[in-house]
Amino acid sequence: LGPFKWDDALLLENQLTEDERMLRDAARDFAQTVLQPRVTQAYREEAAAPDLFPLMGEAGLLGCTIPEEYGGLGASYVTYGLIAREVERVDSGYRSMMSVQSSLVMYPIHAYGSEEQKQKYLPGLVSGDLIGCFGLTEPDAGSDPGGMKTTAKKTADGYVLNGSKMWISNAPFADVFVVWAKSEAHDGKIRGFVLEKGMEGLSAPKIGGKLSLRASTTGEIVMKDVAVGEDALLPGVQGLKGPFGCLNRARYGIAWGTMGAAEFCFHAARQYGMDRKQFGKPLAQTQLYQKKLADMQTEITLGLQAALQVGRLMDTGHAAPEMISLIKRNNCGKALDIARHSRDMHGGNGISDEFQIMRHMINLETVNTYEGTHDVHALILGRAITGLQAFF
Ligand code: TGC
Ligand code: FAD
Repeated sequence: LGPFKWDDALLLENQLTEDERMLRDAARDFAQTVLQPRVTQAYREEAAAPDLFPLMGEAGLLGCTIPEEYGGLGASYVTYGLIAREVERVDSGYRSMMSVQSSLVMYPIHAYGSEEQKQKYLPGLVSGDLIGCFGLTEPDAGSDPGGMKTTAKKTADGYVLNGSKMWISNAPFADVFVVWAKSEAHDGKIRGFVLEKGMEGLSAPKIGGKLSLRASTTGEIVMKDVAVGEDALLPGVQGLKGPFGCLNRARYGIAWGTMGAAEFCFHAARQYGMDRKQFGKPLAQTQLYQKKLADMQTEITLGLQAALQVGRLMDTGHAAPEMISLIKRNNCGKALDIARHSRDMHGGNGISDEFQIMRHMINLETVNTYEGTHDVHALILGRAITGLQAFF
């Protein structure tokens, strides 16, 4: 039998290819040298950071699964997950900026777009010279996106869009807007449109006052008679499976990312417990403290193994959406729980932003809600288990 590694209990490292390890190491280096030094201040100030996109692009973090002909790396979904884990080890908001750009903007343009749309947008989105956002959620349609009110009306040479989107990551500084609307010309079916900053009638006001995910900028998208040509329509998909196809990728990345945040909280709790003495001995030498560390290690190890297995299945075309619901729900919930315990184990220091745990904890509240809430994913799994849908 071999040795036991407390921070890699089931030897995930040995299950990765050399290429995957290399791209992961580059992402870790970028995250620790560029993102980590700025995150505390960025979070305090709720600062917009469009300048990060070209830096992320240069480091190969954007659209890594996009084929090389459009500027991407043509990397595996396992690599995409490993990158998300490294970025979210620093902050869920930075991972959010990146995963919206990759899974929710580049993926639909690549999977459903025309050749002209791919040529026009993908290279700039990969390099980070263009910033993208994804508008599905509306003020009255969150968990039930089929209830959206945004419409696209056919005109002689294109469409006119009206409606508003809510809680849209990157929107206030986005150049490219992938929005979903009910199209009258297609029997009211949901269609995707690519809008551009500066179009008449299009605005994206920032949503202020967020207590979570403050390093990522969130806004509305307001569309008042926005006229677009036929070339703005994503021709390759109609119906809710269009946006859900994108969400599958982003939810998968979140399952990895949240484990990065959880690892940060676990490692910090371990170190704090070794350093801090109470009652004459290290906190880490108490039974309660060790039980909490063991629970964290167990959930992180199992969560990472599950994410890796789904990644391998995605890379071979065998993943089902329900598998992604299972890992998104589990890993978000477990990461939130780990962050809350780590916060507690840091005592009073746990509430200080210097220790960073509480920032992760509050961020994970959002991550547990967006891309399908914890309970909505339970209902998706419940439907798969019973064949009975319980949404309405
Ligand atoms: P339902 O009847 O289940 O399905 C409608 C059509 O969609 C297809 N479909 C899928 N296709 C691919 N992948 C999936 N995961 C799919 N799920 C469903 C389905 O086959 C059907 O196709 P067709 O051809 O028969 O029409 O639809 P429903 O309206 O009953 O849906 C219910 C429910 C709860 C599953 C769904 O609405 C849901 O997942 N709600 C959660 C909404 C959500 O996740 N919103 C996310 C917004 S984006 C975001 O949060 C970004 S944050 C990113 C960041 O900042 O990092
Ligand atoms: P609701 O759907 O109103 O849900 C409220 C509560 O009711 C939840 O607990 C939910 O689980 C529960 N619930 C809902 N339906 C049922 C049911 N049938 N049975 C039992 N319980 C139910 N959206 C985008 O389109 N693009 C983005 O880039 C984006 N970024 C975001 C960034 C942030 C910071 C946040 C907070 C959200 C973002 N979202 C984005 C929106 C996000 O996807 C939604 O907030 C999420 O889908 C939940 O929708 P809702 O907020 O309307 O909550």
